[in-house]
Amino acid sequence: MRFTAVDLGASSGRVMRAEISGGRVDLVEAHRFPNRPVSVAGTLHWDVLGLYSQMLEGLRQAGPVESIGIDSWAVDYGLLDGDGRLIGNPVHYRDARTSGYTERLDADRYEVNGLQFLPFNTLYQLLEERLDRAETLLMIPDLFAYWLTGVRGAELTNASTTGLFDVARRDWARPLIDRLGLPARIFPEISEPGSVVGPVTAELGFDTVVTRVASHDTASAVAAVPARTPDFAYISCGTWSLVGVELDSPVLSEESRAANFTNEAGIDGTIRYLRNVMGLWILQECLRAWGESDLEGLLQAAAHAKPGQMTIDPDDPAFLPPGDMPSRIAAYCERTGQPAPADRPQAVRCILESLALAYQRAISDAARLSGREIDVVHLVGGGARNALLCQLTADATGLPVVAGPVEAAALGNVLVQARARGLAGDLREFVRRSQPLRTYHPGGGLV
Ligand code: ADP
Ligand code: LRH
Repeated sequence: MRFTAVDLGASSGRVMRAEISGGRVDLVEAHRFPNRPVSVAGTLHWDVLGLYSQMLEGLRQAGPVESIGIDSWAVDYGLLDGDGRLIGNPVHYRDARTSGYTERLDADRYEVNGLQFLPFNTLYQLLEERLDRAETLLMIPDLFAYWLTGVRGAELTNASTTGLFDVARRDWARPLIDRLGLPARIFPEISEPGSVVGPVTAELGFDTVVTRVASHDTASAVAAVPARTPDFAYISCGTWSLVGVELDSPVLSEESRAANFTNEAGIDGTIRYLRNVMGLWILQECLRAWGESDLEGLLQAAAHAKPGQMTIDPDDPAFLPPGDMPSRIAAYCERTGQPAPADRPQAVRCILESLALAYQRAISDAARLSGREIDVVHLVGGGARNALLCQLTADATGLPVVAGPVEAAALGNVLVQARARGLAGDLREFVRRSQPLRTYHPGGGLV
């Protein structure tokens, strides 16, 4: 069976072709393209049309497949008018329009949506919109699925990141939507991952269908975590680091709200109980500011830099918007009475050590608040290529860290499509059989 996964990450988009046979899933990258936000008249936008045309190019290169699935980042959306036309260009969640939302969610809201406070959650973005002409809200992957098929709808896992979703009932939180004064008409019916959206419109020239996968990239990535038992924590480690555990039901306690833990819907009735850690974004932005493209060389130098010199809180709001990250790190260090990093390797080491500490905090909080015992950490996504980060994480958590797969979201995407076409068995077993994994032990050191 052959499938295509479109996986749009905040750092790059990729179209992956997968072959599933003999109990294995083999992925080939058909096309990869940068995902660069565009600032227009003071507002930061996604280049959705550019992404769409790159996606079509990738689908052509991937060749004939049984089905296509699309996943991407959460929380952002496009608004359509009554004729199905996009009203304006979708805004990027890192735009400053929601930076004024600094309050924690009301307790009664958390009881319903189970969502951690993030200033860019869809609900805050919508409060900044004029919605009079809007007839339909489509989350980004649902928007692309609509452009491919002409069919509008909402997919469960991404809907659960809006803050307007009832996590216990797994449907839109209609009373909350009404209470916030948002128009109920714009929220389309929610479908489960695995349902067919429809055939790709004939004029596009692809003789295939689009299947709704776990369209939130983190949901797809967690579906492909190669865990053997339930006692695992995961770090979905790309631009963001999503750190937590997988549960059967949400944790909606006041303590959980205060610890800023989120309950996002996953496949098969699961809950991703996690905290957003700012992630490799800080490193990406440093590279951009430095004009540096040799990440691997820099990581090697950072591995030899003196440990434990300075620590930042990666979740400090100063690190959220795009910009001059090296200066912001220096300013943070000054503010907290620490020396600023003296050079690039030291700055990189500081970022990675700080991330590892934030992972340790999130994992121990997730275990405590959910009552889960954790005996292994699975680190998936592009960060699995970063041996120093993996080793620092094993050291900080005192747990073995199993790194890989790198393309977890694409794997989760295609496995859900394959299951919708009759593939039987434990999806995670397919990943374990097919993907190279590396284990880092606490105190193990880097070879
Ligand atoms: P996203 O899906 O958010 O775009 P990815 O999962 O693709 O993110 O991960 C991107 C991150 O992976 C980069 O920010 C970078 O830090 C890391 N990465 C990519 N390639 C390498 C590499 N060769 N060595 C170390 N880290 C890497
Ligand atoms: C990761 C991710 C994450 C969201 C953020 C907006 O790509 O989807 O799960 O919180 O982007």
